[in-house]
Amino acid sequence: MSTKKPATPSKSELAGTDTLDRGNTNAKLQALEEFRSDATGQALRTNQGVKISDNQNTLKVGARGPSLLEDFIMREKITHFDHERIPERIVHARGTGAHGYFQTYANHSALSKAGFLRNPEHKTPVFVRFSTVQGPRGSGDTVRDVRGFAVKFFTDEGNFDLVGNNMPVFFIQDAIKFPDFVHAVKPEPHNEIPTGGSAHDTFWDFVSLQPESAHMVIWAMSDRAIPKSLRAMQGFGIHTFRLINTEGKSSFVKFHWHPKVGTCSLVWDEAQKLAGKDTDYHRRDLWEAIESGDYPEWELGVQIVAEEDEHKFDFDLLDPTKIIPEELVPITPLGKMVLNRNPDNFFAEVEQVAFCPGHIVPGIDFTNDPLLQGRLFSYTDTQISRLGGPNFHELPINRPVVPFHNSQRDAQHRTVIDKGRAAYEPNSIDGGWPKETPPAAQDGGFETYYERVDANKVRERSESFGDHFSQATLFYNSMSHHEKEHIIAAYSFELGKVEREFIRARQVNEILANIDLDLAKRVAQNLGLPAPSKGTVPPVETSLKESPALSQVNLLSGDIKTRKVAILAANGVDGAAIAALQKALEAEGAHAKLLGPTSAPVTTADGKSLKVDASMEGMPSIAFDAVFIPGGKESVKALSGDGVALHYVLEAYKHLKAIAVASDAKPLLDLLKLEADAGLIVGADAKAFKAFFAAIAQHRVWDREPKAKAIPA
Ligand code: HDE
Repeated sequence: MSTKKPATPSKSELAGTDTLDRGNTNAKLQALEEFRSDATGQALRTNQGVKISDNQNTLKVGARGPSLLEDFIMREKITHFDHERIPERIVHARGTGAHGYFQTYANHSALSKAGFLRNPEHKTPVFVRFSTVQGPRGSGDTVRDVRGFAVKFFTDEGNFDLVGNNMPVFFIQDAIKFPDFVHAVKPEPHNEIPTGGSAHDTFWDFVSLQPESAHMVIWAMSDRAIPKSLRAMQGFGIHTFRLINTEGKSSFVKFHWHPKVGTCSLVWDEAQKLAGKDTDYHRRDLWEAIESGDYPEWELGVQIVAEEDEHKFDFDLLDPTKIIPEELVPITPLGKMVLNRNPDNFFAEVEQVAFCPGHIVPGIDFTNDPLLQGRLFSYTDTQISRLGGPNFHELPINRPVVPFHNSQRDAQHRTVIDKGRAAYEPNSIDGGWPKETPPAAQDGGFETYYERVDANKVRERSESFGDHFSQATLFYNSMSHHEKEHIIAAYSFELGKVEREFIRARQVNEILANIDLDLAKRVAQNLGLPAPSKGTVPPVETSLKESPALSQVNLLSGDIKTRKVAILAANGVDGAAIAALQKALEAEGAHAKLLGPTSAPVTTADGKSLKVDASMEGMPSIAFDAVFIPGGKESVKALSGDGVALHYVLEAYKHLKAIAVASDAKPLLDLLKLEADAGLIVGADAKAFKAFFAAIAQHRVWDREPKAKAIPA
């Protein structure tokens, strides 16, 4: 049988197959819009299009008689309802998403021929889904966990999915270990506890036996695992990818997302309280930011390593448990991503979106990272059971914005009605269509990078993947004092929940002692274990001792844009001070909410009625970045006798937040025995506001932390 390929189509033949106006984002968005359903002004009908006259009553034999099987309206409605749920994602089940666009800063064709990285005028639509990993769909947002950061770029050349996390490394080096890791971190099989966290025996059993997880686990024990908001998280592609330029030249890259509002975290007590008081805290924050026009923005950048420099590092670029420190390879900015539209329907968009690291476009390619290679298979496979068949790419949220034709046919939930008789290729019946597109410098068909691989088939881990601790040490050494303290506290908390003492001891002696002896000793002390005096493996000498780019202290935005301030008021409050702060905050792009003892309006000292946004109980201090207490004798007196208000201020103080108190409200501070510090400012004039805003921009008053610990939670 001949294997000769049919003649490749000419450019003009191919142009005729592309019915969308290339480069016109609106046309593409419109293509997606066709699937949105708006019932305004429409009649209620069955799924077969029959108008319904009564949606209140089942068909019965008499008003008090039995129901009739013939009631196709009731049966259709309930049958559909009975099947409303689909399996949740095995991991990353809890998440939320938003639409937006990506815009390249310049033409990067010297780096990649990908079309979406070439035209700075063009906005490529994106859909992003953020998630936690461990918990089920209904679990809390603020648990200690890794966050998924998955972006689907609807490019002119097909979909590109960058399916990353908010931490730049992973727990394992080889895909074959993933089911083991996930089974270990998921709630324990006998009682399904704990929901949303890793503080339990099976997780620590696995990671203490699996030293390659040491680097990722220290990230998970750091503040990165309790992000302040989804808007304040970095994102990473983790694996090394390839970018292929117009001349076919490949460079290795690591993808980075940097949030414009800076990278910062909750404090642990706050995270735990939020998980109970507002399970949807992160989801709500993202939603509200977009609704209010504070569009979250990230810069996409890459660390670029020339092909010939692949082996110049003291770690392997293919090892997903390693970063390339930014001090060795700085980040080259490529473009920005802005999220500016909330979904219309959570299920149809956030739940049905199906990411896959294997969705790439010409100009991007994989490397042989064994974790990435396994992922390329897993994601499509999981969608088949999660979304009920292989046609999930036809769901509106997953459809590329360019037309797509091939010889794939049928299967469950097929929505396309394929015309033509020839579902095979080559064919002469349908004129040979659809046809291949030859690779080209630009706008060509996909071509895999021409990489030579010449080796025996083996089940082996490369020796170059063997150093499991030096980058965990680098991470720990790069932390500020308070970040180190938080890491020690997190290990102590989590291991303190582990019932089996031999697991606690193994983690301390065989993992932590190899990262940093002081860290191991402090955790051992907190667990009542003997402190190790040395590690179990000889330390590996590396060129870099610290990487300042890893500390969140160096990742703040420097401004207070989109930060939220709670203003506490009762009857008799100084209305002018409230107005002054609100004005000053708006000028900085920050926001205030007025909170009263109840949801009823408060009356100012000069007799005006002020509508409050919520009661203090309704919007606790944990939902804010800072607190302001205006003056007004009566108001201060009322707040001083109100336990909720006093707790509000104490809690904000304990969570190291900026607090400003008008001079005549100072007695309230005295009552709580709180002393002014760099973030606790007395005064309500322009100078005081300046100091207040500077403290908010610092995110927390870290120097206060030792003192705040003595205050009851
Ligand atoms: Fe995933 N991962 N993963 N993962 N992952 C899934 O795909 C898997 C890994 C990540 O918002 C699943 O659609 C394997 C690394 C995100 O929909 C599943 C391995 C990174 C999301 C799956 C990994 C991720 C997933 C579950 C090891 C960071 C959520 C549902 C080889 C770079 C995407 C689904 C969303 C989801 C498999 C490791 C990130 C089961 C086998 C490393 C952000 O296919």
